[in-house]
This record gives sequence, C-alpha cells and structure tokens, in this order.
Amino acid sequence: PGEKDALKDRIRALLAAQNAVLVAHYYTDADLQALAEETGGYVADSLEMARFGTESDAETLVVCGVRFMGETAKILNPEKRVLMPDLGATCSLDEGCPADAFRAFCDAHPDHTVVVYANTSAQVKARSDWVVTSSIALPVVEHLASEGKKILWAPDKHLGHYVERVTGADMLLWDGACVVHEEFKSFALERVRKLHPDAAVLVHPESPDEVVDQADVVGSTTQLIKAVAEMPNPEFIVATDAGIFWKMHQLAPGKKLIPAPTAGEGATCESCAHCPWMAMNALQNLERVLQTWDQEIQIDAEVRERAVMPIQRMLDFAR
Ligand code: CIZ
Ligand code: SF4
Repeated sequence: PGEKDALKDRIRALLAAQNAVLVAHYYTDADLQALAEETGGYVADSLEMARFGTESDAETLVVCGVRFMGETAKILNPEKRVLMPDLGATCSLDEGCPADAFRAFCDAHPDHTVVVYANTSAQVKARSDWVVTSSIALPVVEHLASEGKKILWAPDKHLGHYVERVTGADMLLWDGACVVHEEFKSFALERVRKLHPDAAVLVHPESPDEVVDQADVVGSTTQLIKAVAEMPNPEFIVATDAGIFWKMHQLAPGKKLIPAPTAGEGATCESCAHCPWMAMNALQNLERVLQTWDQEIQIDAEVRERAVMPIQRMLDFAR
C-alpha cells in the first residue's frame, strides 16, 4: 500500500505540472476511477467522456479506457494532447469492423443511413452518417425511423438487434460482438435469478438476446448505475463489465451486487466479466505515459474532418 500511495502521489504531481486531466471509463480499475475523481477528472461512459473532454480546459487529456475513446477525444479536441496508458487497448467490436470491408458494405447499400456505434475506429466513423453510444442509440434510431430512413448498423449485432426490436426500424446489421458481454449465459442466469428472487436484473444491450430478455432494466452503463441508486431492490444481478461495481458501490453502498454468470457456473467472481483491454490501463503505465508521452493519439487530418461530423451530430442530438 505504501508503494501504491507513492505512485499515486507522483501521478497527481505529473497531472498538475502538465495541466493534464484524467478521464476514466467505468470499466477501468477502481484505483484509476478513484484517482480521476480525486484529481478533478471524470469517470463516465463513452458519451460523457467525449463531452467532458470538450468542456475541460486542460491542455492534455489522459484517457483511461480503450483506443476508440482516445480517438474520439482527439477528433473532438485536435488542439489538445491526448494520451492513453496503452494505445494497444483495443475492443473486439473495433477489431471486428475493419474500415475497408466496412466501406464496401456501405457502398453496397447506398440507400441506407449509416449509424455506427462509438466502439469503432476513426476511419469507420469517417464513413458514417451518425455515431451513437448505447445510451443514445434508441432515440437516434427512433428519430431516423420516423423520417422513413433505412439503417445500416455496425458493428455490434446484439445491440443492433435490441435497437431493432425496440424501435421496429428497418436495420441491416454488421456481424460484430463484444467478447465480454457475449459471454453472459442465459441458462445460468435463470438459476441465479431463482436464488435471488428479490434481485433486479440489469443488462447491457451488448449481451445476447436471451440474456436481454431476462432483464428488468436494459441500458447503458450510466443507465444501469442509475437503476442501482434509484430502484428499491436490495440486490441486483448485473450483466456488464465488473469494473462498473466501483461506481455502483459508491452511489448505493447498501445494495448487494451479484455479477451475472459468464461460464455457466453461477455467480462467483472468478467468472466475473472483465474486458481484457480495459484491464491494460494501470497506475504504472499511467505514470509512464505522463513521463514519456509515448502513447499519444494521432489522427490523420482528413479522417478527422470526416469523423467529427457524425460525432458532433450525436452530441448535438443528446443535448
Ligand atoms: O462496452 C463498452 O465499451 C461501453 C459500454 C462503452 C460505453 O458506451 O461507455
Ligand atoms: Fe469493447 Fe466489450 Fe471491451 Fe467494451 S467491454 S471495450 S465493447 S470488448
């Protein structure tokens, strides 16, 4: 503990000396989330992270999360330095949607409005009409469907299918999935629910249909956190990345939080869902990047110019 405290002190000093601010996603390590809050930074979902970056007057944004979050920060704030503890922190949705193949798919369906999830590369965003996060996907698609638009959706097929079911929109889905949420098992969840009849079931819509179907609340990370704070239930079964428990405990300390089962063997924390790329963010590489600036996001100017429009459209719509 002494060593960790010293490391945190050095990071605090580096942040202050460089007019840098930490923005951490809910799925990152509890130490990073706590440090972001203590130092005037922010802990949030990807939509709020993007918004915070634009409102901060820090010269440097240090994004603890996965690469698309750093890219979005840079696209919205080209004049700021955007650092990440490890630029290798990717996302299975981003990896599963290469820009060339995606552009060909769009070109084959020119009569569709292209809506992409924020979990994509800058190049994919640059080919889109709209970017959405899970907290805003439903109202954006509802809006487009009300104008009679047909939608090409990428990359998460589970989230896409959920949006399609709820809105009734005409949607063509790319075949991508989140390796973390896809692991939730519906049969095991039924067993855990029987063991905890008073628990509300909270599910992120990147999960498979049969898991979403068992939910009391389907929502983005921010929406699920809000549910824990506001619903009267004493217990919650939570189907999303275990990193989220830090914020849930902070806002609702008396509630019991049960991780939804991933391996089919019930709710033990060995089978907790946790994103391997979110886990690449740690205090050690955070200190290192503040000393060396060796993990800095760079975006090609032309790509940036194209990608900023659909992101800005989302931020304006969310207002
Ligand atoms: O799974 C992710 O990467 C999420 C939930 C991102 C977000 O929108 O905050
Ligand atoms: Fe991507 Fe899933 Fe990790 Fe989120 S949790 S960054 S969607 S792999």
